[in-house]
Amino acid sequence: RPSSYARVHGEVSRAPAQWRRIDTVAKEELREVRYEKAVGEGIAKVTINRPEKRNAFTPRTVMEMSLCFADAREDPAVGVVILTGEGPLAFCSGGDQSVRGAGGYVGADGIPRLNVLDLQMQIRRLPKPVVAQVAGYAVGGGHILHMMCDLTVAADNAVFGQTGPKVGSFDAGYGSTQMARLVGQKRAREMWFLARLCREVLRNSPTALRILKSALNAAEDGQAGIQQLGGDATLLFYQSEEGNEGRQAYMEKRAPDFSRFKRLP
Ligand code: S0N
Repeated sequence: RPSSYARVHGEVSRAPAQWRRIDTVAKEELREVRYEKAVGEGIAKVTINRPEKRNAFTPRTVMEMSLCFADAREDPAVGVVILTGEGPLAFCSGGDQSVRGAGGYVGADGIPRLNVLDLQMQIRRLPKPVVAQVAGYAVGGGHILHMMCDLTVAADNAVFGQTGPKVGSFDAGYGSTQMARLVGQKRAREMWFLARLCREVLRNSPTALRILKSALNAAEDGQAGIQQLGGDATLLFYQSEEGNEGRQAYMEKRAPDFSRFKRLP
């Protein structure tokens, strides 16, 4: 006889899902991501498939993930999406540092991108629950992807953390502010700054620490926080060639020439 819970809510099958693999989405062959749908059930699964790199993402990985999430959004038969990484060692180790260039991660077209920021927004806006299934490392940009998901299921070996300031990067957007909302300001700052010992903080990139602190403040401090973050953006801009072109042109009494500066996507 079914339990009273089952009578009210219905039975939920615990049998393993049967997955059907989809190799091409929107005419794009999936090379760095595996995409599957459960036969007869409304579950789609997106698996980052670069286990040899602990599932670090390139611009192509992110583009493929984005196509899969768009497909899952559009398919009325899909009700839940799982995001996971191939193998037991890592969910995702963040941006692939071997293709990181000035201005972002560089793909086959040679253009630097930070397209993972668009993917974060896409997951956030997807009108269906997204579940992160984490085994092994979820670090850096990989940790941020799990934070963007609605739920996280963690295996016993799951390790969560940020590495940005160690490798000279930071995510001052959702990566900082969403984390502070999820785990609290103090814990978020500890995770980003690795501030158990002052000497550990000093090993990290000072600019990355500065922007992260601004970002964490900005989400809490309203206009005053934006003032601080804006000031830091100006500081960085003043250190760039593009930022200097306007001042230089004024000093030389000529029209500024910004034509050599790329409009990055
Ligand atoms: C994950 C770690 C802890 C695993 O350690 P383990 O198990 O000892 O394995 P390893 O031997 O270290 O790794 C196996 C092979 O995989 C390669 N590899 C691992 N992670 C990466 C990676 N992220 N990029 C490139 N390669 C990676 C290893 O090199 C090794 O290869 P072989 O066998 O050939 O030597 C450990 O691997 C680790 O700590 N990895 C690095 C983690 C990291 O620092 N990630 C980057 C952090 N930053 C971001 O993710 C930024 C994200 C982003 O896109 C962004 C977003 C918003 C604003 C800015 C940015 C931005 O990037 O600037």
